[in-house]
Amino acid sequence: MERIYSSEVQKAKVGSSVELAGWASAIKLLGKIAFVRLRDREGDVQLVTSDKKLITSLRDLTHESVIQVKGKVRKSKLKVGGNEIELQKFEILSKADPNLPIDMSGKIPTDLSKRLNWRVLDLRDTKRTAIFKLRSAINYYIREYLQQNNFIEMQTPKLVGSGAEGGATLFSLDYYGKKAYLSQSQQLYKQMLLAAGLDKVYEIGPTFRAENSHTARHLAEFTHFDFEMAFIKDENDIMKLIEDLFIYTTTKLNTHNKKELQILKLNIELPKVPFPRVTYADALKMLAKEGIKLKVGEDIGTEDEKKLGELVEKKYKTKAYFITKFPYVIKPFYIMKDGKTFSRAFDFEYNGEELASGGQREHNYEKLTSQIKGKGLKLNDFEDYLNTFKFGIPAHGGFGLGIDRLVKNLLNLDNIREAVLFPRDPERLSP
Ligand code: AMO
Repeated sequence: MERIYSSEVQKAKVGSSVELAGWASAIKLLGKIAFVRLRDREGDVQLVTSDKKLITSLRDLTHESVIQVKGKVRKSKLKVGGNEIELQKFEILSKADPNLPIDMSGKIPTDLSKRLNWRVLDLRDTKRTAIFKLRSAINYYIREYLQQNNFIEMQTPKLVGSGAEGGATLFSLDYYGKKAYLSQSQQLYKQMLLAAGLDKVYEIGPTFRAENSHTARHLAEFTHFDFEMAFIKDENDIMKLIEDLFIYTTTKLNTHNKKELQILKLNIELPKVPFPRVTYADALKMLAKEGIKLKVGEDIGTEDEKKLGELVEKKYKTKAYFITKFPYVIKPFYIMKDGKTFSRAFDFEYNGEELASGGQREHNYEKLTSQIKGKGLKLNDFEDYLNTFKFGIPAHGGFGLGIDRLVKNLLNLDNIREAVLFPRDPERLSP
């Protein structure tokens, strides 16, 4: 007999025999009758027996033990209705220590740090499972969209000889006696692949940043969805693609992942297209009206960014928008300048949080060389990258989007750590 999931019991024929396996989430022995709740990945189901022998064997069962059962589907006599299983056979496959380190019933709340210490137990909660099913679906829809639109998925090195996003957040390591770093982004490689003629590329892979940030939106290791496209007119082509991709992904989620969204009590609103484009200069003006005075060239900090999100939502009735035309001084060397002060860089914002940044790149060899020097970086560190700009490279642009931040904001989670199976931050290297 094939094992079925608990959710399938509700669709199974009353009277049919089925086999299930999972974790014993609740056990109630009432003398002549016993109830066990079996939980698996898809939900849970009630097991019932009044068989003396089976009730005796259930005395050995501890909460969270792994069990395998066979039984008959029958209509539940409880008010909630639905189907339950009348036990015929019951086996403990793996007995759990009765001293569980966290409360698994959900009655006593456990703080996030302790939950992450016991992440494997924590993930058994259906609400957590729902987050990671949705995260898996989000990755799938992004790939589906890009494959359908003729993008090539790349896998670029994670052990690198120089940083792409500034020295402050580099993790260094010993590489056969030489200094190496963990990759901060796929930036240099994705651009090089356009010089190689691959035309439209993307990667969804790990990225490392030695950020000493203790915030709800920063991690030391995150999943970076990096994207780059050649033969663009300007950065607007990239923003248009983000809009399409965002609408595609959220529409697919709302259509195919209703069950998980319901578990999390979520309804993802589709933002209207086009998403507003708010120039950096206008963003500063909007903030100034609220008494937040920033000078051109200053970064919009986390709190101000949140405030800006509220102001934009009030004005344009949307959570999704772009900040465009950033000053070059706060953007990396590879961004194309727009006049003396500004650049062709943008951020994609959702819920008052930056989900992606991107823009058009400087593809002229001489200008790029001067921009690297201008940022105080050593040309030697970028030799291979720079060389690719000597032998023909089209105008191009792209973006980098944090998958973890996307999941956090789409699913309305308080902390980015909730969106990651085993998060890494300055305090956490295990489990
Ligand atoms: P940037 O450094 O802005 O740009 O990163 C792009 C996106 O990655 C996510 N992100 C993070 N997520 C969690 N923890 C962190 N420490 C962290 N740092 C960044 C954010 C951010 O918007 N090469 C450019 C992109 C490009 O121009 O194509 C880059 O890496 O969601």
